[in-house]
Amino acid sequence: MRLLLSPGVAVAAVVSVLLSTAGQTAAEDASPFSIDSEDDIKKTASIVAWDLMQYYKGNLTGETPGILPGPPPAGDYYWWEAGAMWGTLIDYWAWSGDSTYNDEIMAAMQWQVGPKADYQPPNVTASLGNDDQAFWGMSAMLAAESKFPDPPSDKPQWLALAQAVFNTQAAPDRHDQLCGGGLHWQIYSVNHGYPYKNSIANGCFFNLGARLYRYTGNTTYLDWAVRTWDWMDRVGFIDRETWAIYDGANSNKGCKEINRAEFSYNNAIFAQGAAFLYNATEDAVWKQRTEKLVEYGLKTFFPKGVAVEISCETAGTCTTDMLTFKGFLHRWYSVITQIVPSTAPSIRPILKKSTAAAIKQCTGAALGRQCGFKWATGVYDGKTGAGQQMSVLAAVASQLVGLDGKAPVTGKSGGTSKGNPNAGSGGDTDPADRHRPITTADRVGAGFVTFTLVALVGGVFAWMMLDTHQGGES
Ligand SMILES: *[C@@H]1O[C@H](CO)[C@@H](O)[C@H](O)[C@H]1NC(C)=O
Ligand SMILES: *[C@@H]1O[C@H](CO)[C@@H](O)[C@H](O)[C@H]1NC(C)=O
Ligand SMILES: *[C@@H]1O[C@H](CO)[C@@H](O)[C@H](O)[C@H]1NC(C)=O
Ligand SMILES: CC(=O)N[C@H]1CO[C@H](CO)[C@@H](O)[C@@H]1O
Repeated sequence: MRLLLSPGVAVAAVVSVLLSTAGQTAAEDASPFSIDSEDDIKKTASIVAWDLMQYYKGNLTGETPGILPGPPPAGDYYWWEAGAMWGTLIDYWAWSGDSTYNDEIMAAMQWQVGPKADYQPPNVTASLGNDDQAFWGMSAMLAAESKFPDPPSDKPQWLALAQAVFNTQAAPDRHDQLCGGGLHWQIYSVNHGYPYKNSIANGCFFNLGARLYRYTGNTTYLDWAVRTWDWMDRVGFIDRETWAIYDGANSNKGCKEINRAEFSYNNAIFAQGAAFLYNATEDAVWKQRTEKLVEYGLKTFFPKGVAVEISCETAGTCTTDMLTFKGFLHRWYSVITQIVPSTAPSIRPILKKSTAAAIKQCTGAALGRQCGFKWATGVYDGKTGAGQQMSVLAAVASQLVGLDGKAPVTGKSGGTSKGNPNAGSGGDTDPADRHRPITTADRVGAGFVTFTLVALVGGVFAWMMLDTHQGGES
């Protein structure tokens, strides 16, 4: 564990202890944070980042590098969430210049690549969704686009890792004709939730394809991104009238009964992917799609200008996974302002207002500065966690975009990451891998999540939440 790395945390040694009991008491005091100046933003982000890293134990002796404590019941967090956390920290580094966590990011993202260097480590097979794998792949892509330091040459390179993830997901064994195409949520047919085809799995694949096309110019990626968008439209997950993006549907029933829950990250992942495609193709269709999704997203997920996870926040049914979504919304919308600059005037003021609300409620628990989830209420909600910290860090760090944040590069505009167009090919097509029997240990984990969720939400809604639970085996 590293201490005393961020400004203003000289008393930090006590924090990790306090954090473990965090969440019971809300301090009365005002938040210590500010985004009034570039300096304030950087100072705030560095403290929130430090507090986030207290949830990471992978650097302690005997712990597994790269992951947050979990998966349930061993700890609160599924494997994918750490992949998202490293991406958040890469953005933090790129936008603030603070390289405090770069060694950990490097070590973590290399440790978890798995034996085939495609982000499918055997430890997580039993609950591995296409979205889980892709969250790590998107963080590798981000490393390439942000010119994060390249790994040593004998290690898998960022671009090649993103290509490996993409290639495994484009392989024939991940695609069938149920609902006329599209990816299943889960990778392995024996996993719970496999029949569900959903927007996040396809959104990640679309987003990664769009970015690989922009970075490399290889039209194979573009073709897949177009095909994925068209399928989302045809199957009705993207609403042609309103531009809402619905969560998904059971492919065994032809995707006819659509689960209409709307999550902010589904909107943001498609909006950002469309923006990358417009930036790369200059095709007006992608500009229009970017603008429509952004317009819809701003009015739907920022009621009164502050991010709200509408499908679960007011009802109090957000899962641990869902506590991270606002952070993606802020980060990905910020990148949209860089690559489709005409969107900046409508996006930036709202992200600023939302971020101001986000830091205002960071008054909780240890040192009276831990963040909760209900930004729009103005008060700490009594519960802290990696997702809450990560989302606020994402919002605060995103405020540097437009000040000095550099736009994502490509292979032709300064990118140095070495690719391998054939990475990941022939990866998980091994049937012995794909049909690995579910073990008792897997079932124990799965049963636990199912039980908690059913207890939490009950009835028909429980079924829906189970299948929208991003990243879990439920
Ligand atoms: C898989 O789990 C084992 C046992 O916990 C651990 O030692 C190993 O580092 C893990 N591998 C990865 C890639 O996380
Ligand atoms: C693409 O993004 C770059 C980097 O921000 C920007 O300079 C350029 O104008 C964008 N291209 C288009 C067509 O918007
Ligand atoms: C483009 O990508 C595809 C799919 O990964 C690959 O098979 C092909 O070799 C690539 N083409 C070039 C010119 O790199
Ligand atoms: C595995 C891992 O994350 N190791 C890191 C732990 O922290 C030290 C000090 O920052 C790094 O040098 C290691 O790479």
